[in-house]
Amino acid sequence: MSRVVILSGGVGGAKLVAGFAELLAPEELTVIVNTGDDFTHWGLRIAPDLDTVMYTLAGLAHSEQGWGLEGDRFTALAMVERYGGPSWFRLGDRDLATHLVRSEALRAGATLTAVTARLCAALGVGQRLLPMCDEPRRTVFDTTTHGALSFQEYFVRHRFQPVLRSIRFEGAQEPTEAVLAALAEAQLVVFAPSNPYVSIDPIVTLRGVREVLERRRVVAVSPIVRGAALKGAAAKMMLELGEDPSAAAVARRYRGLVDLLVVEEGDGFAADELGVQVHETSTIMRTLADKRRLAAEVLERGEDQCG
Ligand code: FO1
Repeated sequence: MSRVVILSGGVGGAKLVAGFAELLAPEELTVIVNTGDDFTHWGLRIAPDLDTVMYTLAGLAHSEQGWGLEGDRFTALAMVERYGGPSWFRLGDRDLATHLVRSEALRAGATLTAVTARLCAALGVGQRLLPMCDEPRRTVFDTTTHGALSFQEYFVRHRFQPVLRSIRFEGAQEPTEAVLAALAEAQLVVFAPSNPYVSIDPIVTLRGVREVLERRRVVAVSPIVRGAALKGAAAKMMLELGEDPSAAAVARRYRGLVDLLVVEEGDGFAADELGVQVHETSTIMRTLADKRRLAAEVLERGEDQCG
């Protein structure tokens, strides 16, 4: 039974996960991680959001970037580049070991859930990290200038500049049994301040997830601060998909799923017609103390109404 189950994707999500890891015993925290960003590159299965959360909880994550390993070197990347191979996606030498071991385990028949547990155990990560699916479920961006792009081609190779027509998910529709069980048993479910379209939606649109969440206490943290995404492409995506990049728009997207939305001071809005409560606080997480404080506020607000 996990006290808190947090849905996370991207760098912003991992920050709040770090905050909860400061507050809770490892066995009290489960992270359900988006795998829509995953792709095969250099013949290896890359799972960026799983690695970002795992490295963060292991204390190994690159402190500024949030992704990749602190102090990693890129000698393999330089050699790939010398051979004329693709170097737009920067894979560090030690990061490569994760992709090699994961890819070999998957080829040998392990599930992504099992190999994630193995990697976490090896790095001393006590929290449970659950990929949303064991089979691939790709996020695909339909753009006006480059046609259909995978997440990493859109986000990294083209620096999320192509104009979006639509976003869709291809592949698996089923969450893992472990994901459904974790959600069903959670005392509190948290949507981390991740991109609603490409980190949270891939998880909540899986078969059966919405139904389970409707019976849970769910608190979300808005990733949009004063109309601009702190990290990544959320505000640009929202504009191109016809939504105003605001906390109210995030509340509309989460309608019926979320009981409380935690927003940045000053981003509050009249929420009664949306059936969601709004709590204003400082949501910008620069230091570990910021992350811990925000997690504590979410926990307190979450358990308040537990009743
Ligand atoms: N993001 C970038 O903007 N540039 C990169 O070269 C890059 C490499 C990379 C390598 C491994 C990894 O786990 C993540 C990496 N990311 C990179 C971040 C990645 O695009 C993630 O998908 C984002 O953090 C959003 O989830």
